[in-house]
Amino acid sequence: MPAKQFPADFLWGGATAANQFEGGWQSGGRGPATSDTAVAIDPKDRKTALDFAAPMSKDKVLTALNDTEGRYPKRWGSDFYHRYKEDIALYAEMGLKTFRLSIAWSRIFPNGDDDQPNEAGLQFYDSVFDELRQHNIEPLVTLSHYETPIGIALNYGGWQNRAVIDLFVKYAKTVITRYQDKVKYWLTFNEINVIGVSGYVGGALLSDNDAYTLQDRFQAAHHQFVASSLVTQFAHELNPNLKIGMMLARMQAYPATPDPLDVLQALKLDHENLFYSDVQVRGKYPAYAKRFFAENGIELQMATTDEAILAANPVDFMSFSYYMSTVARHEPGANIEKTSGNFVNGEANPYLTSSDWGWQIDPVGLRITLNHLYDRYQVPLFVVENGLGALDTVTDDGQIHDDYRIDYVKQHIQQMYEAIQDGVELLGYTTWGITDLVSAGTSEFSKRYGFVYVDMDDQGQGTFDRTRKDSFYWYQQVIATRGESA
Ligand code: P53
Repeated sequence: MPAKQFPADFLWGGATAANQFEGGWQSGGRGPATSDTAVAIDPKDRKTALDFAAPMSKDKVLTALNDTEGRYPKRWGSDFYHRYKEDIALYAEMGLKTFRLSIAWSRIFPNGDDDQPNEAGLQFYDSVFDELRQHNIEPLVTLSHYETPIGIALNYGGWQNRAVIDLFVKYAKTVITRYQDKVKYWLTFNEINVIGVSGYVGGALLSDNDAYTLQDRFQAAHHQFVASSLVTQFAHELNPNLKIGMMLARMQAYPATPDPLDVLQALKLDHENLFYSDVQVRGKYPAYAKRFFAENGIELQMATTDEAILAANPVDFMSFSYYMSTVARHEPGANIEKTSGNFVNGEANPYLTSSDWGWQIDPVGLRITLNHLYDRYQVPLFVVENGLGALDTVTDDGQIHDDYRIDYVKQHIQQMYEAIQDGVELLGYTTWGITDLVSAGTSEFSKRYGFVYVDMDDQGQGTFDRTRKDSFYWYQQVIATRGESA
């Protein structure tokens, strides 16, 4: 038997995002971001994984922004802003080939529409990328990860407003030009499907009546599609070495039974999810979307050149997050068990177990989804988020024995290996929250994903000191053996 090794150039890595990890919200000229207004949600008040994406009015945004009493953990994150050297040294020690991070737009354009970029902000990322390069770690950079300068929400109303395309493109051009020799892989919008359909925090959609219409959501998504294509076009013209990807929160849907109506329901859920990658990878709106728009009274406002821009500038690769799968049933039955944490608050799959947060663990689903996506698109794929959010305990001697996390990641790595044998072109794998960080969904700190522990709690108390967990040494071994030891 040949060794079960991953390709030599496979990009093993870890992922983070500025809004949950970077902190330093008032340092170096950074402007306020939408994520700074995300208040911590108590476990007892938790409803779905998407509470944080509830719409907000201008008043609520301003009240939250000026609130110095409440807990807004995304303002400090894990303080990567002050600890990036130490963090990157730990990544080098683990043997990471790549590190995913995002740029905080409001660190570059503090109000979103400033004439000139903030040089101190640009220098911060220069230092981070230089530090990574020195350790031979390839940066993977998300341009927009669940945050937007607050000025774009307050003064423009968010992404429903077509004017935001130009503001984003200006920001993207600034950073891509500046870092083109330091960063090769770029993602335009994190989980564009979540941003497009629900996100104040994500996409800075502002709503006066605390609600969005489908029209608003899809109009905002359309503007993000166009912005993403314009950025892709710019990057390719600037430097042919640059690779631009789209990023989807992938939800693999299984029919609850072989009833054709359940199978059809699964297909519909798949369309809802893959609508975004269909547009960004294939460069055009799929036919099923046109039917959906017509039946729901959605009329997208498009400029005459939009469709040509999308068609001429599809992405180079597709990246996605993968945490769980979902069950599709055409008629919700009375006695169906629900899983609270599920993205769509859906039905529990009796063949799977769940995390402490109710996310259903499905490693084989990752192989299925990799095959499914590759069959559909035939472009390189990149798993840029996967991992287990869990409560960790520090033992008396200061260690963290997170065998549950090792087990989760191990099983997913084994299924990626199988998918590669199936013929899937897979660029790499970055585990979510490689260093503990603030939860996107609930702003808790105790929902930990890391291989590196951060001394911080849900009350905002802690030193931010870093400690290697058991998973740190395990992942180090996995990378050193090119996956064979997983
Ligand atoms: P948290 C829901 C379902 C799947 C992925 O999420 C999601 C979400 C949003 O909560 O988001 C991604 O921190 C996102 C990351 C986020 C991560 O999943 O709620 O891209 O920013 O932290 C995990 O446990």
